[in-house]
Amino acid sequence: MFEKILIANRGEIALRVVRAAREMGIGTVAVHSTADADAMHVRMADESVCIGPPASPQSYLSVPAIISACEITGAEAIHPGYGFLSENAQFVQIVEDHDLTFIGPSAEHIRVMGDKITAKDTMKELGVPCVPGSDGGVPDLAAAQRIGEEIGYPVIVKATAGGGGRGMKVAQTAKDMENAFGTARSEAKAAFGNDEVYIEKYLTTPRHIEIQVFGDGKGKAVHLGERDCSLQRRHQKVFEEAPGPAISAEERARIGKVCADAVAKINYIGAGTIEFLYEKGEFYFIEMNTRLQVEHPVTEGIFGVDLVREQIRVAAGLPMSFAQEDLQINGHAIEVRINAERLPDFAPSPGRITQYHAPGGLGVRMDSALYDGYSIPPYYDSLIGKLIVHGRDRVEALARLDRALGELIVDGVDTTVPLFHALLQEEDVHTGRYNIHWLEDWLDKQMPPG
Ligand code: MV4
Repeated sequence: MFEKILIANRGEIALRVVRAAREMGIGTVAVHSTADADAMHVRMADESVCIGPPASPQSYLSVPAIISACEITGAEAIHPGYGFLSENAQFVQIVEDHDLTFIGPSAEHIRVMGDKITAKDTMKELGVPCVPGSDGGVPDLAAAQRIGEEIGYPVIVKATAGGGGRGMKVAQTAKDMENAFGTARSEAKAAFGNDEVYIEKYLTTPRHIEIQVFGDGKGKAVHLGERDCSLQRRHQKVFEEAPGPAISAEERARIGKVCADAVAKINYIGAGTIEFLYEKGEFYFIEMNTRLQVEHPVTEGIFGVDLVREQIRVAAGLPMSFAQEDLQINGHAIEVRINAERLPDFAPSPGRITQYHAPGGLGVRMDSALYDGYSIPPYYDSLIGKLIVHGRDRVEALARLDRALGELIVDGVDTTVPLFHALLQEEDVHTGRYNIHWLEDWLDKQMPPG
């Protein structure tokens, strides 16, 4: 096992990794920008290294700074958290070239899944059900129109280099294709420097269901069920839960096995998430994320496992500490993302926290790097905490969420907490009857745009 690891991240996820490492008896090195000298992840780690100025490209994304921090401190491995360098294949290659261990998948798996066409080809080949669509990239408008006729409108044009909702255009009818194809291409070129696009049947009212997988890199893999992350705004998740209220035990076992077998076959190592759209009882693969996700705690809650601990174990060459048959779902978990944002427009609200009190009690977990007097810097993501509740069932989890939100105090900045109080008044939230459009439709009704 490693004696010391470096955490190439900040905020709550850096703290999350420090906590797992400490329980394993592993030393921790935090890195931070000058804007984060007083951050909690720096205080909680055993050692810290300042890696640059506030702007991420010169600090949290600076590969030379992070590699140097390992060399200075003698850290043997790097946990990337999520975001920043977590899905950067080139970074992984450089880490390995310096005889350091990347706590995550191989550069090759990151590369394959980062390109949405090779990801889909790979998954299709492995028997994972995909959205019907073009066979790879679509070279020109004539080909796009041919595919549109073939699969039937509506269709969606997506950037091969995209993901997470960037560079997508829907064509409702054949008439829309010229514009959708052209716009998707030029936006892809501008955003990713790659104008390749592909086409899929557009699913109108799906849920976002993602399967958590975990591999040992030696041909063994398990699944840890699904998370329903349909409640999103502008491709930012705000409320996530496990198990999914629309998914039966039989469906979970079936799609879970397909996913676990797929990643076992490619010798995938560590945590991964296979994203699906789910409509009318069918799963359609869209993307795979080769990292630990923000919402991993809901899965930890219902399975009672520590996914970061497992990531570190397999990166060190140890076996996973559980097999598929050890994994049983217990109850229901919900996470809400507390962002420093002002409603109704979700504008960033950085500033000084004058008072902070985290909720507690049975079934309540608050993952946050906040403290009294902390100043939220304006340079980074607005996520300041994740409140995760666990109950014996969904009804209990929702009641506990309401109770815990009532205990939470975050003064000095605006937060998304009022949104969750409002959502808990909604019948559709209590019945679990929602899809990927529900939240934006609801927000429009609360405060009509314009
Ligand atoms: C789709 C889709 C409908 N049909 N693909 C958005 C983010 C990216 N990961 C995939 N996305 C979508 N792909 C087909 N064939 C609708 C979306 C989509 C969406 C997906 C998940 C969660 C929220 C969403 C909001 C709008 C659109």
